[in-house]
Amino acid sequence: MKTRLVSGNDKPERRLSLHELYARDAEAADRLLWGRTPHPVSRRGFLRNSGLLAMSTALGMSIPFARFMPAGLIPAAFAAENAGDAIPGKEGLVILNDRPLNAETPAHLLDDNITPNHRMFIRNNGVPPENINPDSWTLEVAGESCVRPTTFSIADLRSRFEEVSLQLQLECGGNGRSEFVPAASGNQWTTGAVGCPMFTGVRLRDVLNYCGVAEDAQYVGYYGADTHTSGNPDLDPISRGVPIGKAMERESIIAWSMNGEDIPLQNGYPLRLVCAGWPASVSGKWLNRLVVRDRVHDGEKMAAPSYTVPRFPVAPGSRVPDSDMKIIESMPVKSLVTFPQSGLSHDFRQRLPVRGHAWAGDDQVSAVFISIDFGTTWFPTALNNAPNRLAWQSWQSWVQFREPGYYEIWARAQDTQGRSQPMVVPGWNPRGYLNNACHRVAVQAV
Ligand SMILES: Nc1nc2c(c(=O)[nH]1)N[C@H]1C(S)=C(S)[C@@H](COP(=O)(O)O)O[C@H]1N2
Ligand SMILES: [Mo]
Repeated sequence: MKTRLVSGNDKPERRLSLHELYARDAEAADRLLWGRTPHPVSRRGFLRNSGLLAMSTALGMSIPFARFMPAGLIPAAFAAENAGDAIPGKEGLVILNDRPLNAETPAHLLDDNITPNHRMFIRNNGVPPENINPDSWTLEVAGESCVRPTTFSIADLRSRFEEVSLQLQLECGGNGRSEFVPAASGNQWTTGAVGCPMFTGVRLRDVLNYCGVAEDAQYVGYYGADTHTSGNPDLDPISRGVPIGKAMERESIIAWSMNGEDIPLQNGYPLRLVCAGWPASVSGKWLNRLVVRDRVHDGEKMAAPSYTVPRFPVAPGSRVPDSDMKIIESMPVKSLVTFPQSGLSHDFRQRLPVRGHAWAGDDQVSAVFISIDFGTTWFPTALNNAPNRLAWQSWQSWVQFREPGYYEIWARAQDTQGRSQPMVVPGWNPRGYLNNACHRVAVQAV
């Protein structure tokens, strides 16, 4: 959120983000910004004439469904439209950090059913390797629960095991972090740390079975060729993994190609692990070593607070002891509106197509709904099946506005177990993981 406001009570140098301002006291923020006061009976916020005028002026248009706007709602039109330097081969991505490199994809650039290489987000914990020669690259499979430790070249993998191509959805566990209040440290991802390219490689389980998995195997951990940002060669930037059950799934693969091309350098060239539906941190890039463990893997960023959430709900801002944190496994149900782009100006007499994708970790999405009246009325969309398990599902619909003005399109997905995306930011947690709140885009009907 780049929009920054100075609150009346603060010293001039202390600037609050919109999210912080609203989190402190939503009603005060509404009054400060729009002169809006909550309705004494319905407790829904409503805009008095002066407040409606203020918000409408800020937006540059009227708000036909203003009566349904929840108190404390920050209009989607004010969400930051970050622009910045371009990463070669990744034009249009928004850089959140340049050391290590982290960049997200604006929602409207994720409109393709299969995410193209140049639109796949980048999340690096360390410094990628340089001068890679794929012909001499090796993958070592070892660990205390590996029966026959073996080292493979990429050519070995290609010749010994069946090749599979699958469309697989990767989402960073911290996607959506920017909406948590108080702010959680880490990359302030908005919605763009997700993508669903087509990967080609071999099944992890075929490779593991070839090397022999001992009875006591519990976890498979990865190591990559990237280096720690400190330059210390003894430190790993990240070394995570998955329980043996997840590793043995048909869709867990060791990939050398993304969309029929080499994997882009920043996404793990020349070899990466892909275990979709879990935080993408389990999908090791620049993969050169796998370890079959007789315990939960203890590599870098396996332990709390990394990639863990409290076992029970905690108050925002709480300190949670590591022993009360559990490792994140399957990611929650979520969706994106990839058309229209937020901020579109549209002739209100024409129907407006609306579309996007939805995913649900290890589970499937059963329905996606959209609303144009701030979540008062929801319409089902046409939802497609996934091309294969652990790929996202595309959905499409259309909306018809009755009059000109400011609208928001909200999308809400539900999984086959009846779990829905929340309309508000879900359970605060110390590191800001798993925000699957509904995506909202602003439309100006003219
Ligand atoms: N070796 C290595 N693997 C890694 C990482 C890393 O920094 N180094 N980042 C992880 C994290 S946190 C995420 S979200 C995904 C990001 O994959 P991408 O950059 O291809 O989108 O890779 C994971 N695998
Ligand atoms: Mo991540």
